[in-house]
Amino acid sequence: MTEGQNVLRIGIGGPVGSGKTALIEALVPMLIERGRAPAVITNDIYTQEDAEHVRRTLAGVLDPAKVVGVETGSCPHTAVRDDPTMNLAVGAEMLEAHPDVDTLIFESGGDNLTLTFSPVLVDLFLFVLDTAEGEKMPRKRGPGITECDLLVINKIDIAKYVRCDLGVMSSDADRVRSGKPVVLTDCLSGTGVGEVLDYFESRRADLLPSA
Ligand SMILES: Nc1nc2c(ncn2[C@@H]2O[C@H](COP(=O)(O)OP(=O)(O)O)[C@@H](O)[C@H]2O)c(=O)[nH]1
Ligand SMILES: [Mg+2]
Repeated sequence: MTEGQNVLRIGIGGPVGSGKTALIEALVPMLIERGRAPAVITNDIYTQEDAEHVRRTLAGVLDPAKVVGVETGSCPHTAVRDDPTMNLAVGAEMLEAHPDVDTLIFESGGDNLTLTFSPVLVDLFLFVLDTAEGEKMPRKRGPGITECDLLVINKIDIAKYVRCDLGVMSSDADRVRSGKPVVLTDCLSGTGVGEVLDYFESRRADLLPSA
């Protein structure tokens, strides 16, 4: 699995429970509607829980064979950053079995603020925070937040219940990211997910000009 195959490879990282799987489940139908052919590779430390969730939620929308769960058995950083061998192999198998796939999404096992993805594995990566983790999160920085290509602040629908000031959270995010993009989402209703998709398509045009 290398560049030049006209496949956009996207990593999605962020703390456990922030909504990475929900974002994927919202994105995939929109990608398909736009004529894209996505496939999903999830990472869990001990189980295939997320892969099963994605297959169930997207039944009838995405071929279940286009969702694979990697059981990393180790620190989630290792599997997507330090030694992405397992994920590279699963990605290559996916593309061999489904040559139509043009968008490969890797969900990390969920981790702390230092998670980043190996550029060998993905072309760009997103980091997902959510309002229930607290308005303070962007101020804590960490390479996941500051270095990701697109920062997603999810669960905006419940911000008011968890006393999170979205204005503060998003302006802190803008500040620590020196203006790199930030998108606010509610992945259960789909609010903001179209902006994530637009971001992918603009990057696809830069990274894979013939795709
Ligand atoms: N209210 C609300 N709940 C969400 C949203 N996104 C995800 N959730 C819920 O948050 C929980 C964790 O989401 P999940 O996608 O599994 O998180 P992950 O561990 O980052 O993959 C689930 O119960 C989701 O239904 C959102 O935008 N709003
Ligand atoms: Mg998940």
